[in-house]
Amino acid sequence: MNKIQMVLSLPLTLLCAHHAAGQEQRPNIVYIMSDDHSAQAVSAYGGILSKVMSTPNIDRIGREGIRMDRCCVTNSISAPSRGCILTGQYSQLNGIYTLNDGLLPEQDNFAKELQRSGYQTAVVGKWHLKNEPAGFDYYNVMPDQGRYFNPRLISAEDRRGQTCPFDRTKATVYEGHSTDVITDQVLGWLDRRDPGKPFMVMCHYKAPHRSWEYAPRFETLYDDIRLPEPENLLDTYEGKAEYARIQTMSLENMNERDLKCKLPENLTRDEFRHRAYQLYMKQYLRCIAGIDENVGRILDYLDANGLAENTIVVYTSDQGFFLGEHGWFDKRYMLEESLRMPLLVRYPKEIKAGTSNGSIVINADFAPTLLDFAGIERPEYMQGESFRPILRSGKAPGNWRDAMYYRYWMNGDVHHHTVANYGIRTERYVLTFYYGRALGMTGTEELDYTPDWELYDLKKDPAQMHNIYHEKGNERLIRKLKTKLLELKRQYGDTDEKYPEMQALEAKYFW
Ligand SMILES: [Ca+2]
Repeated sequence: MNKIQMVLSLPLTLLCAHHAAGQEQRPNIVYIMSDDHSAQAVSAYGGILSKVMSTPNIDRIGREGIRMDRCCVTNSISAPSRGCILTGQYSQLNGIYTLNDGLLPEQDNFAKELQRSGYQTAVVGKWHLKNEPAGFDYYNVMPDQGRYFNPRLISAEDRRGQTCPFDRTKATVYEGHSTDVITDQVLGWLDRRDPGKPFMVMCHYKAPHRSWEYAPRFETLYDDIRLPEPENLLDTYEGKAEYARIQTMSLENMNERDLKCKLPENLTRDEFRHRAYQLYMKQYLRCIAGIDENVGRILDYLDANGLAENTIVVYTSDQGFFLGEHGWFDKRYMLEESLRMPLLVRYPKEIKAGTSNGSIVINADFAPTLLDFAGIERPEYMQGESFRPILRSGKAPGNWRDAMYYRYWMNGDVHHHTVANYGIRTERYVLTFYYGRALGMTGTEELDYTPDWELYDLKKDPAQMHNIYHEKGNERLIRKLKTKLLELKRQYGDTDEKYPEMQALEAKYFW
């Protein structure tokens, strides 16, 4: 009997067992994502706050794996980033432009791809994409923004028979702080899973989103400390485009709910900023302490169950966040603190411990990258690229992107009065067109706003205090960046063909 005949004569059950064993070798994926956790508050990134705070468990992922230093979000706001991560597509393709949009169950996403190829999949915590999660064997998610304490989570079982996507009256209330509850649910699912199949679980924390409510055990953390302030806390927006003067996401716009105390009175703008910064950041960092502790619980679980070696662990946030830089909180703009996502990845089988890399990767790359690790080819519909080769070697392939395209579509939102903008970021420069028009969007208002540009040299001016767009001598650089910007815009299918108004604006303000 030759080899082929031997294989052909093996009983079917044996062949299936072999197939299952082969599947076990495919990596598991634990994807942990917080809401608004900026890289400046991850001590592995070494920002000013790392002098007084640390995130030892989150840092451990990077220490035993890789820290990515230029991971950029394509649209710095919750639902659009979450949609982009799941579909591997920009907003103009997946239709999730603003907080008013959601992911339709019939849309393709990477969890569906994993499921089809034999993975068990789960998502727990914040979802924020309006409709029922599809592509997941198990979900237990917040019906909307969710609550910090005694959160409601809704599962397929809770929802049975309900056609309304997320009827919160059908949700189950879990006692405790949301960060602890979400981790409990993730670990519970891991205990119940079928150990014969590889798994992918998305653990989505609500923290540290505004209103920054932490678990009582962190009440006195940082009480006796004066937190270091960013150098541009008192930015007066000289030279910046008009958006910087009309926004209402500055520390002086914070309310009593934000600061958890009566608003300090009779203070100048700058005095208020100093005061509000300390109050705001201490709450924020207490939320981070809770996340870090829970990331530790997940890593311990993987160790205790012999899963650490064959599991990819990702830690990230749905976007960056301003921690007092330019005097701001929140995100939305294409400035560094909002644009950059923390990204740490551990996978001992392929990623060398303690590496870091500054290649430009984007959230649209997450799906193709994770699929690549699972042995699944990038589906046609995805726009991102797999950066598995970068994670493996710590180096970008020669043809890797040297610039990323960004677009934030919301305009004139009532809370922050931020304006729509798009632009390009290269390793050294960021060029942004703050056009400020609500295009076909609902729930936003038109602002009386004059479009303008900003250009920053991140090498000379990492704090982004000197807009060099209008300075003489930069004309050639600007022309080159604009050409590339339009090229990327086209490449990603962002044609604005439905918005003739936009074409007229570009004609007027572009060249
Ligand atoms: Ca967010």
